[in-house]
Amino acid sequence: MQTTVVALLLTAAVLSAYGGGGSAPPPDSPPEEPPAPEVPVASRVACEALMSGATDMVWPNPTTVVDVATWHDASAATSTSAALPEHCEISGSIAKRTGIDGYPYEIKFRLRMPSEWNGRFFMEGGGGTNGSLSAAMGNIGGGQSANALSRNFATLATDGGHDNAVNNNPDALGTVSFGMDPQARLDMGYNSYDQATQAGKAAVAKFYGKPAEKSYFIGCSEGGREGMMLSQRFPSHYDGIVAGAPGYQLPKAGISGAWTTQSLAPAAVGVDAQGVPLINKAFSDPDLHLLSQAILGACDALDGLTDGIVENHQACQSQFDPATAANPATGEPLQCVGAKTATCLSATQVTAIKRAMAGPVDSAGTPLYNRWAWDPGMSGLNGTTYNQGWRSWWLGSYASSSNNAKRVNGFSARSWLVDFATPPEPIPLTQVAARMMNFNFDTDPPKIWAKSGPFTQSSMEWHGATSTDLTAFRDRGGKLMLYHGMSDAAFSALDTADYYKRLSTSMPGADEFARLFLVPGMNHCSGGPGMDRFDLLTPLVAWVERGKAPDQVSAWTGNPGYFGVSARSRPLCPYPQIARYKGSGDVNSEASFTCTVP
Ligand SMILES: [Ca+2]
Repeated sequence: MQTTVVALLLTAAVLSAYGGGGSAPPPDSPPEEPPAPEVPVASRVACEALMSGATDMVWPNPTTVVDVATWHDASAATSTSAALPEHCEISGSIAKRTGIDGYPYEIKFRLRMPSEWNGRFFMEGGGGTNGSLSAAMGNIGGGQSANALSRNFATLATDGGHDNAVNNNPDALGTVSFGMDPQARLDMGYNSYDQATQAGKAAVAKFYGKPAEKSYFIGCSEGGREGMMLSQRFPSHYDGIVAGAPGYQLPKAGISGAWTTQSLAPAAVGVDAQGVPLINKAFSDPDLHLLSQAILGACDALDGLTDGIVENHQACQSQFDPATAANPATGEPLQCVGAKTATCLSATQVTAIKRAMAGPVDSAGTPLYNRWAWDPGMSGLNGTTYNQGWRSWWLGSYASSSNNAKRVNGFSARSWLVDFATPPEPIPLTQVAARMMNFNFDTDPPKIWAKSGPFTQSSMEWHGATSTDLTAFRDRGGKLMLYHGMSDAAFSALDTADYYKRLSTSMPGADEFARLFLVPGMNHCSGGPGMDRFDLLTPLVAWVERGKAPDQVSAWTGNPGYFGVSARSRPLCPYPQIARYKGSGDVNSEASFTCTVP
């Protein structure tokens, strides 16, 4: 590769300009990305030539249509976004068609290509049930204001093959209704990311006159699943992948949603308009905080430092039992001896949360998903505000007079019925909570393995990303970074840890290409009393391009108020290591901690 000294210096200057990012305090400077090879500076003319009909562009899929090709001047940083370079934006669609449900479908994509390009391709993952085309700035997660475009990557996003504004059948639970169409299911599962990636890479090669040197993918939740899926199903597409809080067996997590709902119901107070117990009133905010404090009382010091963080989560799972734990504020049992008071939980509440946390089983006792980690991020008090991150999935907001948890009648429950059950069950929205209450753990779970009529793949086939054979990904030099908040209520962190254990068994030496970073206290992708601010793109690039494995990652909290401090940082450690206090130094600085096996 011919590279001039001047170009190297210029590129290094561009690369160093974006260091840091996100909220204070900055972590120790991570290794800088290596300078990119010199590339031709592309132009507005080359951008507009990508419009359909304006050029001789040959797309990998001939149904590809580009209907927007716009040049953007550089823009200054704002309070919520980093400064962006001048760039070309194109958007379009692939495989426009009509589904068997009579609705129109297409795979939309958006791509941004900076004139000063670092030679790298980046795709950002989706979220929820997808169905919206993002701005495609290259969101890197971890609460960072910098994005991949601001770092001079070419950045891609897709809507997953359906549009929530169009594919929104009110008779099939609205935005999850794409599940009525078999091809839309496959597009959501894997096909749209493959199609969009192929189109994006082709456009990059045409625009710059050369293909990308390396390609990266970062996503969380559904986007984390997409990252795992790409490493398994399309191992040649991406060199580096970050998969956060991955719903890699989301149809099973949906079963777990019915289980938590039924388990918590005995503690509910009152009923909703359909006569379903008000799950949101099973635990008040202060009740949930009692549980969180009891977890801290039993587990905080297990890592050697009483700091409001349970690093030694493995020891905590075996030691904590809400039925025998104490309320550390009173020294009295957490479970009320007599009547329910403000300083104890009723026996009904304790039994309910224990059953929910143990995970779903069928009548023979066979696990249907995984168990959940006891972690203080189930609640948390930031000043006078109780953390809602965990309860928004299982319980909903306490004050509501109707059920409003994502797992009770929100999108999580709806998507199981219409997207993951085969055949789909498009019931009225008002019946979703009652359906979760009537879920049968012997006869309903097989529907995620079922095929029927036009639905020729089961949900675990088209949406699951459970394979531990990453041979092709590893052999081409691929690197995978997984992360998961310990108090994630959407997908169990322990389930992701189990995947990593299976991967390590299946592929000895897996830590040479795949590492998992569990984040104590963090909820789903962010939030909670944990270190939810981090930049994983920089260490990922260093791993892929320089072979520098991430032995630890700098992280800090976006909500130091949970700890009563103004700032706090910690290292994130590769599983099974945890961050341990060195015994001296500032307890709020990551420099005082080292990664070690507990
Ligand atoms: Ca601790």
